[in-house]
Amino acid sequence: MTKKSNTYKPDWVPENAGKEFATSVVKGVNPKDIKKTEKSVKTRKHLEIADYVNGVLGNDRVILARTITLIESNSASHNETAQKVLKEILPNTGNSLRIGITGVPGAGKSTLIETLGVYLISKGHKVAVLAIDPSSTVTKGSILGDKTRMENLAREENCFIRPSPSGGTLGGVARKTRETMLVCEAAGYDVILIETVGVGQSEITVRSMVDFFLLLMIAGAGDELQGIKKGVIELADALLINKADGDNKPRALLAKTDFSMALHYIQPATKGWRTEAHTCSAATGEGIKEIWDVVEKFRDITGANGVFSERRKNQTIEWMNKMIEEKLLSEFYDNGEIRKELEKISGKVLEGSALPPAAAETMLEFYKKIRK
Ligand SMILES: Nc1nc2c(ncn2[C@@H]2O[C@H](COP(=O)(O)OP(=O)(O)OP(=O)(O)O)[C@@H](O)[C@H]2O)c(=O)[nH]1
Ligand SMILES: [Mg+2]
Repeated sequence: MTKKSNTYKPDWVPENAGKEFATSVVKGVNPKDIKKTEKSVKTRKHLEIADYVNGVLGNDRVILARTITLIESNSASHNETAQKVLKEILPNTGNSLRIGITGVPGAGKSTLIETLGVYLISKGHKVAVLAIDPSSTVTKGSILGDKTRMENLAREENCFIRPSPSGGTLGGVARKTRETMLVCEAAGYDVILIETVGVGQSEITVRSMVDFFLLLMIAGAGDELQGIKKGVIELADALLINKADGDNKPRALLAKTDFSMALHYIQPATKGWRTEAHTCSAATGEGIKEIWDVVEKFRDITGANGVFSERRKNQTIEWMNKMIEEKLLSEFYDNGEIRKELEKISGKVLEGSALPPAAAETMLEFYKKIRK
């Protein structure tokens, strides 16, 4: 042990000592001298902005998940950090195909995402699965259960599944999902699939953040429009009739013909593109390649005619405007003085001594006054 190292000879060693005696001693290690390993960054409670940024850009799944947790947090300081991280990674975002998938409960959205996701990964894509489920405030995120449903997909190295952020308004959930999408893009995911249940307003919100919007349907018993409002069909870039397998296949094909006819009378959601009806079986995989071919064709056509980038630009501005609206609303409604005044004037409205328009006017005047 002549090498200069942190070992030294013990004070005393018997002559001709064999291996059974320690012939050198290792100095104790000062914890401060331990180099921080990759692992310690992950488990550290506090991460610097640079740790988040490097982790995301390096597709470190643990850091990626922690960044999303930061985004989803309702704490102002977490959000401040999240915004700084987002700003840093912004140049690395946008390089993905963003696809929204909607449909009535039980249409097979999660099953489709699983089958499509596995197919895309086999083609070399990296797939992130997000969800917008405003009802999850109550159910605590039904897609959580989906993670077990998407078992094969969840096992894939090139897949990242994130349940819907729970709690808050649809607007709040949407903001978080938009930001999460950017983070996933920066981490190299080139296909983003966003599942949303086709009831209420959430499909309009998802439409406003994706490039391609897919409406998943099932051949209904009798009424082919099965409660899907015409408005939702107008948002779609493709209708996909799922469960075209077994005994159900003829009905699915029939539904496809019906919808194809109906689509003639509906204005397509995207300029220069014709929304068409297709069939598939998320269970057997039939029609999955074909629907992806449709998505790619859509990307090629809208990419060439400029509609793709035009939509993205509009969406960015729309996002900003939504944020302004939300901030203004919360500034108003979260203000203690406003709340008190609002309660008073609501009483007057209820007893009929003030009309709603006049009461609203009074409230805005009050707001302007306290802002000064
Ligand atoms: N036969 C058949 N069954 C399917 C197919 N796709 C989905 N299913 C079944 O339909 C049921 C609902 O599927 P999900 O994928 O959970 O549907 P979902 O649209 O995600 O439902 P929610 O998340 O509750 O809105 C499950 O029992 C699936 O196994 C299909 O292509 N063929
Ligand atoms: Mg589902």
